[in-house]
Amino acid sequence: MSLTGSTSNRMWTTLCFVAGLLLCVGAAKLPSTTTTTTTTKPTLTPLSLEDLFRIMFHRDDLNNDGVQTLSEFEQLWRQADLNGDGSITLTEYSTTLHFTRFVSREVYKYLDHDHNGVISMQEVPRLFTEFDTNYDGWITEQEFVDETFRMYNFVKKDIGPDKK
Ligand SMILES: [Ca+2]
Ligand SMILES: [Ca+2]
Ligand SMILES: [Ca+2]
Repeated sequence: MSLTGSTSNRMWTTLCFVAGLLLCVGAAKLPSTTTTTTTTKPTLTPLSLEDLFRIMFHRDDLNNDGVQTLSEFEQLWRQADLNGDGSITLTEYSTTLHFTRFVSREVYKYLDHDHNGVISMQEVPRLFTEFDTNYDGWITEQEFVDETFRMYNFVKKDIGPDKK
C-alpha cells in the first residue's frame, strides 16, 4: 500500500472522517430550512468527536429510549441494503452513511471481519456484540461512543503516516 504525504494525509483523513460524520448528522437531524428570526449571530462552538458520536447514537436509537437493541441495529443495516439482496456492499454502505468513499472503505474494512468484501445480514448480530461490550443485549450511549472511538482509531492507524 503506497502512501503519499504523511502528515497532510493524516489530517486529510481526520477531516474526511469528521466531514463524513457531519454529513451524516446533517442528513439525519437538520429540519427543512427554517430561518430563525434572531438578530444576533449565534455563537457556534465546535463539536468534539465525542459529541458527534453521541449525536450519531441518538440518531440510531430509533425509538428514543436511550439504548439501541439488536432489532434497531438490524433495521438500520436493512436500510443500508439498498437492493435488498441480504448483503451490504461498500457502495451501499457509503451511500447510506454519507461518508466519503475513502473513509467508508476503511471503516468497512474494520467491520468486514472475514475480509470477503461483503457484510451479510447474518453478520449483523456479530457486529452488534462488538458495540454491546458487556453482552447485556443493549448498546448504551457509552458503549457506542467507545466502540466508535475504537473504529476511528483503527481508521487513523491504518492509513496513518507510519504505515508502509
Ligand atoms: Ca432504542
Ligand atoms: Ca445489497
Ligand atoms: Ca451493553
